[in-house]
Amino acid sequence: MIDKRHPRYESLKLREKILKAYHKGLLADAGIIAHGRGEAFDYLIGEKTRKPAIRAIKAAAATLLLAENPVLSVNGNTAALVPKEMVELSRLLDAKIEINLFHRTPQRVEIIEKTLKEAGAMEVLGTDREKLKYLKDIKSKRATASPKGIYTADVVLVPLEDGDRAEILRKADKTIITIDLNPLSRTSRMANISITDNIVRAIPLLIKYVKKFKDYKKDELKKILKGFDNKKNLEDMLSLIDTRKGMGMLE
Ligand code: PTJ
Repeated sequence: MIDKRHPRYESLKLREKILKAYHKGLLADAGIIAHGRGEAFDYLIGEKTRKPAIRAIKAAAATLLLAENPVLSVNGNTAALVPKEMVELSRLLDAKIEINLFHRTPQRVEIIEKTLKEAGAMEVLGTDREKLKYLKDIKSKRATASPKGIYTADVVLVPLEDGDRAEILRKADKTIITIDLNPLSRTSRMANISITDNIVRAIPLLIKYVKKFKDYKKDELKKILKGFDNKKNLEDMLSLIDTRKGMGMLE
């Protein structure tokens, strides 16, 4: 039992969740390491959703609402931390949920599908029962793409990715939204919209803005997007970390 007064209470609760998911077989071994990297960046941004992240979340909400075939890609860490929230988001957007794993095994696909269904998902794409397609130029098991999902999607949300898929999906003319605490990662740099925030804070906020913008006209949604510049937004995030360091807040 973690004491609620512990200064790192939220962070320790997340560790507990990650370890539980690991013991259930949902998480890849590397998922624990990836979580640790995320923790380090979360520490640097002060474990709060910062202004650039809010701007990216608004742009992401508008983009997803404008999409014809939006897909939410789910890996082990995402399923471990925010399964119910991903299902709620998919319902609000009428978006598909697709399992896509870097360390893909039939067992993990099965456990993640079960977790998402228990969280309320009616349909989960990307399982081994489907006749999956494979994105060329991706050498890892992450190449899988459901014909109804990522393969034909116009907008794909790819949280906590490991690199080259964002680039290849962009080359295939898809709009890519990522959630990644590391503003320097290749995925953050390659995506059209990068939300530099912890997924446990970002997805509930994304849900909030999707609800807020749901009845906006297309023109209004496009206006939200027009003012968004991903490169500048990532620079703002790095400046924020630098300022916190300058103010002695990281000591
Ligand atoms: O489930 P699989 O098999 O698809 O594997 C998933 C992992 C995450 C292991 C795989 O994609 C991987 O190795 O990813 P990387 O290269 O470690 O990148 C993950 C990124 O997510 C890193 O930049 C982390 O900083 C970031 N990250 C980790 N935890 C969080 C996070 N970003 C937002 N919220 C988090 N909670």
